[in-house]
Amino acid sequence: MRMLSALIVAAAAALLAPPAAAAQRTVTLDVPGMVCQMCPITVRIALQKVPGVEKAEVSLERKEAVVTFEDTKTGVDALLEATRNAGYPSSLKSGPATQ
Ligand SMILES: [Cu+2]
Repeated sequence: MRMLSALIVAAAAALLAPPAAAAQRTVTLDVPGMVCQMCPITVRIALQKVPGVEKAEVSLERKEAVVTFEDTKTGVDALLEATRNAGYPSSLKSGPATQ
């Protein structure tokens, strides 16, 4: 009987696990071209315009952007393109991390 209840617990845990699809991902982008206080604002607005981006935090000091997005709606390439189109070419620093 102990074996059976262990199986039930395992099955319940599997049912409670979130689906693999529609994962939120957070990546950090290197944005070396930012030089003044306006730069991170421009980069942040450009990133937030990308459909699927949930959060964009841009640091002038660290010259990086931390972006959280829905990975079924957008991807790293779209983020890199958005900053490049805004005048700030960027590259992937870390990630993709799932959270
Ligand atoms: Cu600037």
